[in-house]
Amino acid sequence: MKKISLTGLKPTGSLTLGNYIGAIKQMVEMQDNYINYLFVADMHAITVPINREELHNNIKNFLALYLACGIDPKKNIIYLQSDIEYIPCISWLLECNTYYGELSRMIQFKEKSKKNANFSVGLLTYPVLMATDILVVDADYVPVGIDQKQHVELTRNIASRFNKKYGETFKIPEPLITEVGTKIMDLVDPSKKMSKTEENNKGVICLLDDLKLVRKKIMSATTDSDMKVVYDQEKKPGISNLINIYASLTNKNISEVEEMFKNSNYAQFKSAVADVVCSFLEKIQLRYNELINSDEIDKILREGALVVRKMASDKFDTMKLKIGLYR
Ligand code: LTN
Repeated sequence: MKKISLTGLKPTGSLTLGNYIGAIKQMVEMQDNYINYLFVADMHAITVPINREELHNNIKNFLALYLACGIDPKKNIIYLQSDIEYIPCISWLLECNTYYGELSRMIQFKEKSKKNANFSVGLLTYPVLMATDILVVDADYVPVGIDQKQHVELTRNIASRFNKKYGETFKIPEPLITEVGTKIMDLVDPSKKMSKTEENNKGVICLLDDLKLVRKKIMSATTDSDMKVVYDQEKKPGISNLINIYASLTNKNISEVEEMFKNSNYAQFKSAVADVVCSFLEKIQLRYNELINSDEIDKILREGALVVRKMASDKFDTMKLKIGLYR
């Protein structure tokens, strides 16, 4: 019996080459191993102010890009969170079984609420909405970055508490820490991660960037004065990052790449990296354009919503019955 895995995408910023190499590539490779649920967490995107156009466009953009990168709609149940009207209902029932203290201790909440004194209550209760996402589909595994691990642990606590209080209702999920993909760094400042919400985007390659611009960004990536294409994370973070990019997109290992470029200067190496990145992006963008101009995404989301709405509605009914919310 295949286990159930759930992935949530928050539709903010623009998807980058770092997102592909660090996460999407693995998802594509793993899609036969699980029953996969994949959803756009649009209701999570509004905990902090977000522009309406950005939010709306990103919902479709993100999905089209995931599909263009190789996510197969036959192997994933794909849906939009806000299409499932029972999710906020369930979330309320769970909120009433979650302590204020638990939520105020969440690291992400503490960090984000520090940045703006006027934060919304949604920023505080958001981990309960995330718990709902997970518990509704009976996920066994939740692949997340290390920053989301605490939220999955909270989900486990909320679920066990509910089970204890009202009887067996939820499956207890496990976080699957996905630091297996190579972490791609910013091209200008290779000490920080390539971020999809970075303002100065000279160091960031977005999957939908114009290819000429991509080449320019790679050719002007920060390197060092040593002149050798050798991997050294500490002393040569810029070159090591470019080696990682090249290795990931060509499925080679680090030493093979070093060997290939042992007689090349930085300009030649960068040019080869740009070739590989541009030919990869060209393929993705071609498929993206087909998808975005068709009604395929709408169809996929409609079908996904039918499946998950039924699961959520059943879960909501079960919970109401156990809690005593019925005539
Ligand atoms: N919180 C996640 C997005 C997210 C999610 C989820 C991930 C919302 N609900 C459920 C996994 C399972 C984020 O900020 N990336």
